[in-house]
Amino acid sequence: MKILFACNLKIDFKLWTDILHQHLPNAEVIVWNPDLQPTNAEYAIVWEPSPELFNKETNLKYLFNLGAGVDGIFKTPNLPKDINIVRLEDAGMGVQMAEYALHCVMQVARGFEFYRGKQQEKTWKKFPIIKREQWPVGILGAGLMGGRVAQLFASLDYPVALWSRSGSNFENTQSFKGADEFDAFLNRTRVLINLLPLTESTKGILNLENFKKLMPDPYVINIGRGPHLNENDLIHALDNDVLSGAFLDVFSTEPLPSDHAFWEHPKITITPHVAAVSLPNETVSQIAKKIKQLSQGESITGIVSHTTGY
Ligand code: NDP
Ligand code: OXD
Repeated sequence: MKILFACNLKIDFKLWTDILHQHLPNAEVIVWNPDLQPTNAEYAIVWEPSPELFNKETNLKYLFNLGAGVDGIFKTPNLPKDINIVRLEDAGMGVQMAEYALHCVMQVARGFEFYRGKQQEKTWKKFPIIKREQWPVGILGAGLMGGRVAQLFASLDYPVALWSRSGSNFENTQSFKGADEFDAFLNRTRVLINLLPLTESTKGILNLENFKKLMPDPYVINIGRGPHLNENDLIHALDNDVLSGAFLDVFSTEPLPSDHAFWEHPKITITPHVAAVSLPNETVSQIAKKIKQLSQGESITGIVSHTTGY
């Protein structure tokens, strides 16, 4: 069996392919580049694959994405319509997302941002005692990432709601479903955490009109994808106190250009697309297990829909 490793990422290919070999010792693992002769492989592990991959490798049946979000595959112009796209299912990312989101909320709800300022002034001043009911967390997307984040906040007694297409339910949380319940979800939310996949229906969902529907003194945490956010709307909302702050991990252009207005905005906190990273062992063992299942004629989970785009 041949497996192509065709990832447009600056990672240690040897580390990743060595782990793949450990799990599938009989597989021929080929680090793909556009100068290779066609290999006729059926499986490829990809991240933002080059169109050249599909021009040359016409026998591919399964693309294993090296992450949860598959938008980087769907944007490939010559993606074969019948190819199976398999996303990463958690693989250690949900817990990272939960940590990231909690860290952001703690900055503002428990006053750690405030204390950083006070320390610079050498001032001993206490932040008001937290009242959790004043910090309703609203999560866009109730999937593997959203669910894990919701469970953490619920376990810490924050009011938590999730919004999704199907209205998926988690213990001790409220769920909202589809367009009809979107405004009600926003109206009860003070901290809006985006964990949606990027599709035609979710692009631009973080916009001024929606920010205005949130509770007073709201915050946004974008850990989904950059194009979910209307960047001009964000600046306008922050400068006009529609939003009190934003934590951004993902951007329409990555790396974020050095002259981008976000870098110096006092109400924006930036991280370089690290909210949840793909962990080599967890990721490769999940993919290898699925390849084994397929080669034994079994079905696998995590195949994404070409229609919904996630
Ligand atoms: P899932 O597919 O498990 O969950 C997606 C959720 O979004 C589902 O609840 C789904 O609803 C909901 N959804 C999709 N489209 C819509 C829509 N149009 N309206 C309402 N709800 C919608 O994905 P994951 O939780 O695994 O990952 C979510 C995203 O997180 C990824 O796509 C990726 O973009 C991002 N991500 C970012 C990382 C980072 O480091 N910044 C790392 C990992 C992921 P339903 O349940 O009804 O199907
Ligand atoms: C992912 C990501 O989608 O890391 O997994 O962004």
